[in-house]
Amino acid sequence: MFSLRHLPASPRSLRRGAKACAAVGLVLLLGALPFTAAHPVGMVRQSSSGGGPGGGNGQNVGVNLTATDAPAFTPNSFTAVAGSVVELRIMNNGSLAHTFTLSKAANHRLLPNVTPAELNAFFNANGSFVNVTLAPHSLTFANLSVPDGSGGNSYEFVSVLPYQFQAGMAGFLNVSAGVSGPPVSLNVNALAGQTLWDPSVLAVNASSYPVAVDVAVTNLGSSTHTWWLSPFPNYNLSFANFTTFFQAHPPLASVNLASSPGGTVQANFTVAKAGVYEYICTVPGHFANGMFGFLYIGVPPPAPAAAPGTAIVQEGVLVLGGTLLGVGGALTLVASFTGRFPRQPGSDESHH
Ligand SMILES: [Cu+2]
Repeated sequence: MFSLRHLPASPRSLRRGAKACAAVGLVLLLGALPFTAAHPVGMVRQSSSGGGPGGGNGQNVGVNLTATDAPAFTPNSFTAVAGSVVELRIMNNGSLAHTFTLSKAANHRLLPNVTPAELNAFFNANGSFVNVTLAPHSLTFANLSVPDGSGGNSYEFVSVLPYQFQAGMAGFLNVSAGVSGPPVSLNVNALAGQTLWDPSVLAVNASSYPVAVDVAVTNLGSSTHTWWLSPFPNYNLSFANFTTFFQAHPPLASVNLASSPGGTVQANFTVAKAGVYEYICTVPGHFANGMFGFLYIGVPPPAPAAAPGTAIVQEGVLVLGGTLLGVGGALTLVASFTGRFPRQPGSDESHH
């Protein structure tokens, strides 16, 4: 396992970096430069506000959710491990009552136009893992026992009060199979005064799945951002319809960054299979302005690029030295295997 960090690099320079990988590999063979793992902020483990626990079977972990009068749940998805017990901490920030009602029907998405009576009939027939009323401006705790053998399933949670679900108050519990080993810790920063993630490439050298990943997401500036991770590997999100995409496919992780420089939130989740997973900021305009990146799980990442006129080799490259030796010539193969390189600014293509 390793973590990768490099200097801010534009997507265009990332592509150049891939092309330059053969040259970088040569430099690595010469093997001269020191590696320093520089982190701009300390990693402080905070309670999860999105994603889910990376713990193993039977481990007690907590998930924080917020109910609002939008009406909505934030985040609108979380991940838990099959066989685990999860303590849900649900804050109702609104002045309306809501419920948190988690369906027992695996992989069943309720139709948005059901009537309140039909919704009640559904839960009477299928049951719920959790069904609690969330009084206005109050914090509610509930224990969720995630069934054994439910790895890979998704379960919908809603507010069953009339017309709250129909107005969008719903989300998903995504269950992962049990993980072995501790989570992999990564860091990503929202840069100050820019709509960029640093780094825009994260990598986990996984060899068995599922793998637990804890990403500390830090806001270096004073604009609000979000960090959302696509649930699909090897899929390019689209500037035009990522909102629709995430409505249909709940994010693997989603956290909100407050407008407080230095604030860190933890996105904890498990990844079921190898691939390249895109992460974006969902604040309007930020994604299209370049606020996206790619998490490489068990897939060699492209070599970080040199900033024009500065260092030839950046720190992150060196930790990859062992795997990148000779990879320069093979990167085309990797590209075809993963189906993509990070897009250029302005391009907006999606493909499976
Ligand atoms: Cu943003």
